[in-house]
Amino acid sequence: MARVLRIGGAQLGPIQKADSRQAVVARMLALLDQAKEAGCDLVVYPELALTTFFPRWYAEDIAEMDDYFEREMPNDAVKPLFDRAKDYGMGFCLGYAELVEEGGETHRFNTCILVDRDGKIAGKYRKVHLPGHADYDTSLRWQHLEKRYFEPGDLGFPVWRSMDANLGMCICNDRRWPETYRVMGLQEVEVVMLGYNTPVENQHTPDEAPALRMFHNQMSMQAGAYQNGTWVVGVAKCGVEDGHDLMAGSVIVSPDGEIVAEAKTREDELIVADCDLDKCTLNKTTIFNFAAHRRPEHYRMIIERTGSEPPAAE
Ligand code: CDT
Repeated sequence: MARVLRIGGAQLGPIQKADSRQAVVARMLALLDQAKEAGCDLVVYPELALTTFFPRWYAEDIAEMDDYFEREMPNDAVKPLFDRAKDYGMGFCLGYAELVEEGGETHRFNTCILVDRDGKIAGKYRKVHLPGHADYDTSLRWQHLEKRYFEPGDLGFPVWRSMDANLGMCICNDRRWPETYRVMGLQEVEVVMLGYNTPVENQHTPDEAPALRMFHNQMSMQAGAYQNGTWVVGVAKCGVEDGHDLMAGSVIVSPDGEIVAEAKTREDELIVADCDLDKCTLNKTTIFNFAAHRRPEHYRMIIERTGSEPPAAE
């Protein structure tokens, strides 16, 4: 019998600084209702889905940004989402800024969780590849201070057996790194869920066309899907957020690397695809049969070296 998960990608339009979590959750519930109507088993929401993308602003004292963080999950604002998804028997993946106090220390992560059909948190992932910078950069027209407000994730790239599938998560910039998918591929991941907040403009090369930016976005996910024989669900927060334009283009990518569903708008929008998990088998057992074809003895440099170095001079 085919193993099919009907997955919804719940793209969100912009969330302004002034928007309350309750207002955002109301929008997320509306998308959840659409997903129920469409018969979805699982819904994926974007990165930092509950607030504006606050790392675009600088605060001398990082604690000034703590209002953007969640200290418990679910909290009062998010509980309606947990409750309704459980009523519907649907799982979901949610990105948010996480603040934890441990051993008298405060830690902040860019996090997403997998909530199963019973409303239980089945998995947690903390963003590993944090883009941007830690200090105010006067050369930039806007800041990207993820390295200031978040620590790199400390949980690796786990894959969970949940909802009768092998499910993995990553967040935004992680999608551009082949290592992200390969570590999950080695755990036989069948669906990689991710959300993103990506500026339409690359301020380091303003000549880069938005179409090229979108190509890089989708190519990364398509390559990750194909090379690891997995579905990839990539969901944007998009549109003009507090004056900053974020790309849309949410997609569901098959294990062949083909886009099977794609958002048409730059607003709240649900995309849906039937993800046949058995479609992962062909790549996993033939061209990307890791056990048969990988040569890890030649890959040592990948874990021993971080930055690139040229070959020694003759
Ligand atoms: N949120 C996030 O990771 N965005 C990055 C763009 C960073 S530009 C400094 C991305 O890879 O889409």
